[in-house]
Amino acid sequence: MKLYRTNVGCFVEDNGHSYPVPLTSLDKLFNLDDLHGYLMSIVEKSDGTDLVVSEVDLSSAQILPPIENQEVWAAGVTYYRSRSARMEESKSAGGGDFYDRVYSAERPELFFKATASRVAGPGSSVRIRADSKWNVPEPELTLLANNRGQIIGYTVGNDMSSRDIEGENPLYLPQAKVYDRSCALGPCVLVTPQPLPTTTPIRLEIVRGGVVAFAAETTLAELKRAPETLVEYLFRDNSFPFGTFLMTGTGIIPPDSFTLKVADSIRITIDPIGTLENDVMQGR
Ligand code: DO4
Ligand code: MG
Repeated sequence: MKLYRTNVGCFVEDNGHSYPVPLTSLDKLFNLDDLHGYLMSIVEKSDGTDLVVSEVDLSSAQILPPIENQEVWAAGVTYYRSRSARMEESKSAGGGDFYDRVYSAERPELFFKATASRVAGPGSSVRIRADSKWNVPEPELTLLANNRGQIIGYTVGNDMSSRDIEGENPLYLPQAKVYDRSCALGPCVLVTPQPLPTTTPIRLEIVRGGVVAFAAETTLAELKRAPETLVEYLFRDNSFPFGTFLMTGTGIIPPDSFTLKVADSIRITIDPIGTLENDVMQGR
């Protein structure tokens, strides 16, 4: 079942029907003992008339990113494609070896990605930095963990990245990754106690002037690390009172000749969750 945060409150969507969620604080919802059970009880209690909010109502609402006081963290080099592209881009900076090592190391690469104020919601803009000439989106399955380190849901994430800044020196990673609107999340949180199947596809499409400029697809079978292991590392001596999002890394990187341009439209689809769509902006 899907949990949406909107300008008129939170909704749970199940089987094409949307129901208002009385508890509207995501900070509280994400730490419930059983969020899935709570949302189920809302759906089951509805008699199909008075509580049902028609799809028209939900579609006229503004869908906001599903985040309040959570942090966003990210895992890196969890797909072979990311390892290889990063080895290439950082070769002249002497960083080529690091990426191969972290790909096969026991400890994953985990980095801080965003606070809620830096996160773009569905239908709004992500940013490319004014001091960068080579920018790409990174389409990533994003885990939602509660304050106990349990994975309670999934959303679609875009880990916007400045490849020239990261490639110049791996120590510039925070500047390549963390800036205003460098992250997008949404359109909802798929709340499920079941892990997503490894056959789950992740699709990226970049549209420029009405034409597809780049499209590619991967599946979770290519993700080298188990989501539970990534969360377990993140929670080592680290607490998240409101829960946290954890992006699981990208398996899709456009060819080196490709860079995002202002007004491009980025569509990331992970079927059981939905499509996250953002256009690209630069400057204020
Ligand atoms: O190592 C740098 C970042 C890697 C990353 O963001 C990814 O693999 O998705
Ligand atoms: Mg990434």
